[in-house]
Formats: sequence, structure tokens, C-alpha cells
Amino acid sequence: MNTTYTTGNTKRPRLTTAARLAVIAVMLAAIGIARAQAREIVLERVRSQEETIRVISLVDGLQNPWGMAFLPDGRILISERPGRLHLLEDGTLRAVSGLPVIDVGGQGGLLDVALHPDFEENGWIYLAYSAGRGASRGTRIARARLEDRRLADVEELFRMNNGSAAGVHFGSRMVFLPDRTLLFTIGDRGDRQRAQSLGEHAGKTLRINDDGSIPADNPFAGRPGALPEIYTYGNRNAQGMAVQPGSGLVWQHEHGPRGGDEVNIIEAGSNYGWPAITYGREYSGGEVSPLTAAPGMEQPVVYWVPSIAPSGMSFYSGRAFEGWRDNLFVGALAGQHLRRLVVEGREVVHQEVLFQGQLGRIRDVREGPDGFLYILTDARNGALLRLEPAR
Ligand SMILES: [Ca+2]
Repeated sequence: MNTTYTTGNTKRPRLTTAARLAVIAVMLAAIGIARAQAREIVLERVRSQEETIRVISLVDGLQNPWGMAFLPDGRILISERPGRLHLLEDGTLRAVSGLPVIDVGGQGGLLDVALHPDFEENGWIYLAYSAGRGASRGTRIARARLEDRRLADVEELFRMNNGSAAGVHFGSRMVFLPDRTLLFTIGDRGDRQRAQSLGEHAGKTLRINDDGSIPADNPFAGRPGALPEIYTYGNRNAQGMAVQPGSGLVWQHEHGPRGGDEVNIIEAGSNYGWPAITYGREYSGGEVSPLTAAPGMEQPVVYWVPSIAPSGMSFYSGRAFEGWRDNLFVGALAGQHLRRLVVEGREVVHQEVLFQGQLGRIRDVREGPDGFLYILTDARNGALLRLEPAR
């Protein structure tokens, strides 16, 4: 260290610029260490096929957290299904006010949260949630400007048609495509034939512009009897979706009934088959359909029997886990694990189950801007966890 001091009895010791920077760096490191120590280590060292991982809890006490979004300033937006939105700021949860009216119950409530690709310029955030009472209940999409910890200019952009009192299969994940259109999912609302009807929003992947208008190049725009927001159909209930870096392909998974969870590559106008074809069965054990394939209906990339109940999906493109580069990660609720899928082209060539039974139900998984993976656990006392390399 090139620390030097001026001589002279009356002068206080002085540091060179380089030494001052070194001292500041040590102080910052000390603060970082203190924060890291304040966080709970959930799993100290987990060896897996490609990486050795530690899992830390950034915050707990979240009630059924559902989705998250990373703000450019380092804060993290976290939605809770019971209808609350939080900002995680320096390890502290702070409530965001001004949410639209949300109807909470069954699988409904506040679901996903997403940032506009130009959030830094326009401040728009997007919410997927259930609203409406009784027969009008259904999935909606709204946007609002995040101003400090308050939502301003709240604007409902989309409301599904044919609401129902059913408490299941609202979807919903959102993802912005490179052209700044918004894709989002809605499940079949427990009324499976709706998934095959182009006159229903249920059981679909839908696409709108960032202001809620309808893209002119949507596959069914202009077709009589078809809803113009529809992008794909025959989707049972999708709660995970991600754009693959490089290829730009949209990957999505959906819940099967008893068995038959699927991963699909989502392409405009395609029919993913529910309930005409499926690898799942009724919960009673009986047949949903005798068919697993049919002309004009897409086959899944992979399917899972028994069901893992997938939720949350993220490609990994960071540098913290070199062995996981370009892999696809899927959370599992009933399966209680994180699943790593090795993707080659349009195929999944290998799967690994991580943290089986160690973290509970996983609702969401995302890659953070720091290259670490973040997980939300689905519980009354849920947590935001971070996966880091264990050194
Ligand atoms: Ca299918």
C-alpha cells in the first residue's frame, strides 16, 4: 500500500488520494459484509450438477408473493396475491399505495407485476390482477406510473370478457416483447372449452400495445367472431413466460390437470390444444381426452407427469453462474423445487431438480440485474430469496 503521511508535528496525518480511495473501499466492503450478515442464510452450500450455491433470504413476511420486478435504482417491486404491492428498499419492505380495486379470493388477487421497457423514461408499471364481483370476476391488466411509493395515472388497459364467479385459472404472467407489445396469459377459468373458442379471452395468450390498443398484426385481428387480442389459444393456465435471449422465442409453461404440465414455445396464431389434447387426466383419474396429439395443434416441448405445478420462468444470461448460462429456470409449487432446463434450439435436452423440498413452494423465479437468481416462495410467510455462488 502506498500510503504516505506528511511530516510535521502540528499537522494531522494526511492520506494520498489513492490511499483515501482504498480506505473508502474497505469501509464500503465492511458495510456490505454487515448487510450480508444481517441477511439470513437459508442454505449454506448446495452442490448441484454445474454449480455450488448458497441461498440467502433478502426479506420474509411476504404473504403469498406472486411476482417481482427490478427497478433501475436497485429497488425491487414485489406483488402479494392478497392485493398488496411492496417496494423492497435497502432490505425494508415499503407499501405502494394507489392500487386499482382488486378482488382477492381463490387463485385470484394481485398477480404479476412488470416494468415498461422504457420505465426509466416513462415510469409505467403494469399489473395483472383479478377484479369484479360474482359473475363479472375476471383477469384485468392495468398500468400506472410509479411515483415514489404511490401509483399515479392508474389506467385499466384490458378486461377479459365473460367473467365468472369461478375462483381458479386467472393466469397471469406478463412479458414485454422487443417491439414493446405486451403478452399476457389468462387461464381457462375452470371452464375448459373456453380455451378453444376464439370468442373468449379465457385459456389464451393475449397481446396488446403498451397503451392497451390492439396491434394490427395480431393473428386474429380482423377475423369475424375472433377477439383481436388473442395471440395463442388452447392454453389451460399459464403462470410462467419468458423471452429467450438471442432467439427471441417466447417460452411459456402451463399447469396441466392431474399430470400434463407443459412447456410450449408460443407463436402467433397457434393452438396449444387444451382440452382437445393433453397428457393429463381428470383429478378423479378419468380421461380428459383420449388424444395426446391432433392435426393443427402444437405439441409441448416437454411435459410433466406427475404435475410439478410450474410457476415463474426465467432464462439465465448472467455471469454469476457460468455453468447455467442460457438455461431456463422454472419454479414448482406442488413440486417444491426449482427446475433447470438445458435448452438447445427448440428442445430441452436435460433437466435438473434443485432444492427439492428445501425451500417450499416456488411461485416466481427471475434473473436480477446483478446476475443472481431471485426466487419468491409461496406461503403465508413467503420470502424473497437470492441464489449466489458459494465460494
Ligand atoms: Ca397443450
